[in-house]
Amino acid sequence: AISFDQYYRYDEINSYLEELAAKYPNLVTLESIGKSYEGRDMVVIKISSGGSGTRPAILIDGGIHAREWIAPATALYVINQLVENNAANSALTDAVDWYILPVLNPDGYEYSHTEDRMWRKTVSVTPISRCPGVDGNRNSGFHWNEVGASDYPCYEDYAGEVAFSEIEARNLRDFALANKEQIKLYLTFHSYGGYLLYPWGYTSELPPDWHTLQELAADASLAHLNAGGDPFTIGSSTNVLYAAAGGSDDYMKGVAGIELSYTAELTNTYYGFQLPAELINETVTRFFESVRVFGSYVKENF
Ligand code: 0X9
Ligand code: ZN
Repeated sequence: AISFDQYYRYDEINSYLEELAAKYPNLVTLESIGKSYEGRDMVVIKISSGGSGTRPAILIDGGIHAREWIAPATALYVINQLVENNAANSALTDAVDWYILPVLNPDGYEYSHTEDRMWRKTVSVTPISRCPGVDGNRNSGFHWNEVGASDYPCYEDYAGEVAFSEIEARNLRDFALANKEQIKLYLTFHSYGGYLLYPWGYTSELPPDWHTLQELAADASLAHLNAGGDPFTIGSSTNVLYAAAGGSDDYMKGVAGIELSYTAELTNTYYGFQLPAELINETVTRFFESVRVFGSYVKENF
């Protein structure tokens, strides 16, 4: 069985998803959205209790940045709670479908386990062969490479040679576009710093519905506080963190038309990216209370 006192390798995560699909066929289906650069299957788990017609859905991903291990762990916990603790959490699945991709950058995730704990990017070949990898969160095709991204492959925020040069970013894009009528909210898990960010990352201008984005994030933050966590810093990416174009959050709102789009920067500790495994459990259980708030909002409003 799975536990939340250790970080899992990519194969272990996928084995868990397979196990759930076999055990809960009425609730869980798996879909490969394509292969990564090195040929790993990218698996989205769909959690749906069925029902008639098309329900509103929430799309969650984690691990676009390889070293942010708490992101896949949190996505896995959301899966675990929605599926294996469905009796207690059925209110979250009775009217909303969930699509969760726990590891968006599987090659980088594995590389961060085997070669370099602080690896951030993908692992694809670049024009400078000694500097592989593109920042997956600078690679989306919406105001691509306008600000807060680099043209130089050796930099951590390298945007790629062209928008959507990375197969992982394309696979996510294609999945989101294929399901954009259904998906009402997008949540992408990162670490660290304790932020709930909404668009835009490419400009300091705010989207017209920023007030809704702000209020919903404030509710999610309050739930996190009430669960024993720290409150999140909330605002647009540019205004409360820094300007950086090409993020998946901006693309989902700006192009896919998913109005509610957030980046969660999980954890605000002294450990930074290297959150000790002993702290996974409290981190994920507290954040699940925020996920509840997002789920209820979609249920009530769509
Ligand atoms: O820089 C990023 O991609 C994110 N921070 S991290 O430390 N996890 O790398 C923030 C992304 C916020 N969203 C956009 N700038 N679009
Ligand atoms: Zn990140």
